Amino acid sequence: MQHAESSLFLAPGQQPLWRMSESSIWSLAEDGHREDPALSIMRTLWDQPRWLEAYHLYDDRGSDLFEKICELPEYYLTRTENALLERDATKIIAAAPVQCIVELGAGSAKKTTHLLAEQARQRGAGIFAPIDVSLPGLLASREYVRAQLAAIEFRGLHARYEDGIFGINKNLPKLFVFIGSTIGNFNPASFVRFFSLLSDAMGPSDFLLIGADRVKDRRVLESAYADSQGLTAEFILNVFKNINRLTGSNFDLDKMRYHSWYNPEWAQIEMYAIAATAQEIAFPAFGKSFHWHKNAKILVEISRKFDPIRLQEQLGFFALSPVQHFTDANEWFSLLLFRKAT
Ligand code: AVJ
Repeated sequence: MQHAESSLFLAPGQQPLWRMSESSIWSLAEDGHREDPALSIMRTLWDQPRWLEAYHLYDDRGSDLFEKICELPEYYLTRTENALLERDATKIIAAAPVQCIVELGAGSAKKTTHLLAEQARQRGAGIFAPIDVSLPGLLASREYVRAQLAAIEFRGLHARYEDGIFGINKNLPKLFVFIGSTIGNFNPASFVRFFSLLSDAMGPSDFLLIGADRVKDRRVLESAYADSQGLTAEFILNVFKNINRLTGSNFDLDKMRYHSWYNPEWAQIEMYAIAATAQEIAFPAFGKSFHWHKNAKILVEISRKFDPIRLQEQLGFFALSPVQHFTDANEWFSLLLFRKAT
């Protein structure tokens, strides 16, 4: 039974690659398909400027801190997007006649429940397939769906979304949900790679919903990433505890500080760790070290801000056609619905 269900859900050629590691949660059968996080860290820390892939921020502690950031008065993003989803879920689901809702980088998927409830109401059935590298979020959303949304079948993928996207059967009509301003984390190269890959994975009946934070007054933007409680600083610097764990390095949080600013030319918030004193950072597992000069910066995360019309036009070059655009009264945040152009 379980096997028959999964064979309709997973893409035919992909089935040998995945195994059910938890009830209704699949992961890659071989770790060999996954990138080594320690190597990813070395590759970008030796770049100029030194920088880090955003996914290293989301260890258990980081995911926890991010959940707290979402509640901050200065961090308008989560509550603005949630209000849009609540207000417009009916229209979004009506415009996207699908059987499966795939959420990329879902976390605990709280905001997505508005879409799932509408799917249940309008169609009486559906599959929810969240893809996430963090297991606790998948478990939480599985419990929620089982308890509250009887009409929805849960099929989690414990994977990076690049891997998860290709795991799912292309013939199943799907709505890909990429919300939470996660799109803001992409640098130009990863933006192009991600949307080429996603568009290739999309079938002719598939839709895509993107939640993007918008360009606005820089004071509003900057205070969202420099909160008075210091939670954002804690979240950003926590990545170095994770890096110490993954590589055996000796980053010392007492010898660095957090700094962020809005770069208007690149339309992005840049979040840095800055060396408070000169220090030697060693990576014993790799037999390497570097000198971290006083006041030298490591770019830990970027958060890009968008002009929604420009984004719609750009995604047209990835065979994605705009369907609908939803925004709030302040025009601070946009939900953009696309379909695969045929
Ligand atoms: C999870 C990428 C949407 O960019 O707003 C929040 C991450 N970093 N505060 C964002 C974040 C610091 C967040 N995203």
